[in-house]
Amino acid sequence: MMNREELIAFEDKVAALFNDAQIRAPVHLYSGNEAEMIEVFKAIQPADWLFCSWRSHYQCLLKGVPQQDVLDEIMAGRSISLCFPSHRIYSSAIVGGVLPIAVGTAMALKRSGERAMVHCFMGEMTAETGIAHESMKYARNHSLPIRFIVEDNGKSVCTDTREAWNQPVLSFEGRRDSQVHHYHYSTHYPHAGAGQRVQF
Ligand SMILES: Cc1ncc(C[n+]2csc(CCOP(=O)(O)OP(=O)(O)O)c2C)c(N)n1
Repeated sequence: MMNREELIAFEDKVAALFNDAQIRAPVHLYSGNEAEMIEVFKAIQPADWLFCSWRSHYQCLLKGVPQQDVLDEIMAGRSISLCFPSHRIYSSAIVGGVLPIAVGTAMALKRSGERAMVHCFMGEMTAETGIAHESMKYARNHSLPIRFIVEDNGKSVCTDTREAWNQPVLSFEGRRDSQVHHYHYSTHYPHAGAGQRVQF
């Protein structure tokens, strides 16, 4: 599994390529959550399914997609919705878009008896939406083999999530919950891009 330094170096490389106008499509970078991600991945097996958002470089790398394959997709403009079916990774840039698909996959796993799990990643604003609450309720009540991971950087693009909902403690924050894992991180990258305005 890639370590913290290798993950950071990968995102820094993508940032440099983006700022150099070599990637002609949006990129959403991670930083500051490497230790949390490595911890989360200790429970993830090769047969498990991952569902991600627009921000998914670390998940692809930690699931074992070769670095060059991830970079090739990013260079081809597909960072925003990275999919590697042979690695059981599916992403969508639609807020909440993957959640019902993740729940359906978990239901299929349960029905087939296959011993695999679904791990569904989302930001904290996504976790406050109706579709997230419904997906979690359905998964919980039907005991589906799925875990939701809420990655809280405090922001929805530029909006403060807690201010938006007038809710100092978010819905899944600070709970002991086997089905929903919530963690905080603070990133030094903006929501999208790598800090420089890029013009083609
Ligand atoms: C249906 C839909 N509405 C709006 C957007 C625009 N949008 C992209 S990311 C985002 C914020 C999501 O914030 P959060 O869930 O906290 O994730 P983060 O990017 O911070 O990881 C929004 C509103 C979108 N992609 N899809």
